[in-house]
Amino acid sequence: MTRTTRQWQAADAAHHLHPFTDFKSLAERGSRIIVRGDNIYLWDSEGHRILDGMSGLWCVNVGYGRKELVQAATHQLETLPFYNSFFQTTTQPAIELAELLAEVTPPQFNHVFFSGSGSEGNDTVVRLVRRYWDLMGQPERQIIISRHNAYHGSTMAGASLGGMWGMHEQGGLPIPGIAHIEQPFWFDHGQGYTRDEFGLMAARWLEDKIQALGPDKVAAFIGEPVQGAGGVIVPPATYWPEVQRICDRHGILLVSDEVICGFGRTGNWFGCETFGFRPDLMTFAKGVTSGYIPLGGVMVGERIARVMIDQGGEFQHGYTYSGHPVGCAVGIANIRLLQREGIVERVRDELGPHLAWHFGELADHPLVGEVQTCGMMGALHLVRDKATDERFPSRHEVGMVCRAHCFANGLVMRAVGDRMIVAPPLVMTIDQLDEMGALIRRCLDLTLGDLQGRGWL
Ligand code: PXG
Repeated sequence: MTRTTRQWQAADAAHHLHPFTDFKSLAERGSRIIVRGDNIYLWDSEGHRILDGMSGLWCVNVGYGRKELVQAATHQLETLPFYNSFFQTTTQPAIELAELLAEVTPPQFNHVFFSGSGSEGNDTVVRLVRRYWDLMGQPERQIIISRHNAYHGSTMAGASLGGMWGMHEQGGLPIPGIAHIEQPFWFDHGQGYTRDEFGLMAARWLEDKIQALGPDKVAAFIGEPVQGAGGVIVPPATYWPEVQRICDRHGILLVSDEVICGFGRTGNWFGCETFGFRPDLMTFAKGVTSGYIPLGGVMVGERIARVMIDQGGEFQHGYTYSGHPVGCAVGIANIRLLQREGIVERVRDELGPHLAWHFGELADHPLVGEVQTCGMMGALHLVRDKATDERFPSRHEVGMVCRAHCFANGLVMRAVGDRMIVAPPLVMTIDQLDEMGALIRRCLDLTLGDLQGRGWL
């Protein structure tokens, strides 16, 4: 390395606008520069080793430094770095990945439309859903219902589908024809009910919304099986089956955004399998290549594919990088790796239950009000008073205090408000999970002492 950390930070501040960042305050503080990754660990430019409890950004599921993925990319770059899938051409990796995706996804999926990211995938969802209803002779079915605190990306359509009000405020969103209902977040909205009762209640908010809008105006419902960016909100077991029944009753399309949940994160190949529902469309990205290279797409179920193929004519939509051969080559290698090493089954049978055990132990910590896990993702909700679940005032930014202790102690853990979340690589050993559990407890203890010192408890 030819530059010091300070020099890298100065160049970064001078020229680089980071996503979801207050540019001025970051420039004052300086970015952390990550220089290397191996297995589940990262190293920064100061030489600190950090356990990556977030798999990069919910994506490096097979860990860093997997030679198979590097070789697949290198081979494809040397053979054919790019060709498009427009104008009646395509490439071998795009065909082979499409075939493989049809194999690993639920049986209703035999076709894929590729994009470059999850956000683009959800733009494609909006186009597909509306095109489908046009072709069905019901063009008045325009509205897509989503949920508060959902995350579906950052493009105009993705951010509109998402339920992050801060994003809507910047740029006049949502676009027309998007509606939102409350999220199935028991800890905030369901206390006083059992989780199962609350799951049914939350699903029936969808029924209420459909009735309010008019069932013949509603095109689709979209949701993440488990809300990721919203704070690892795991819905009650009763929620998704009831959502499925409601969509079926009104003929409404069901869309599962699997950008985070897909490819093993929840202990099955896809989150819809873990929660027992049968989507018509499924958005994916991130874990399809374990984040080694950008790739996304939408699985298109038979119900929609048949209409689009048999009666659709030209679908006027697509991206330069739809089916990018290098992305697809890495996707193939990544899925083969997941299959060969039985990674999804290991999450279901071994790693997920062990993470759940660790989080169960952490539930007795004085700062922890609620604990939730699903497969290899988990959340700890920090509260001021454990007995009453009283929250901290938001101005204290307790999550950020905890996150700073995590970083200082060599652990990446994300804070969503006062909810601390992890989504570690799916290839951890039990020892590494124990190491992470011990680190989390230490950081919670340090946070507790810190908050006492500030007089916030
Ligand atoms: N859908 C879901 C469910 C996501 O989690 C996207 C769509 C958009 O994917 P792209 O590839 O366009 O980013 C995502 C992305 C966070 C965080 O803070 C989460 C995401 C992205 C950035 C930050 O947890 N998820």
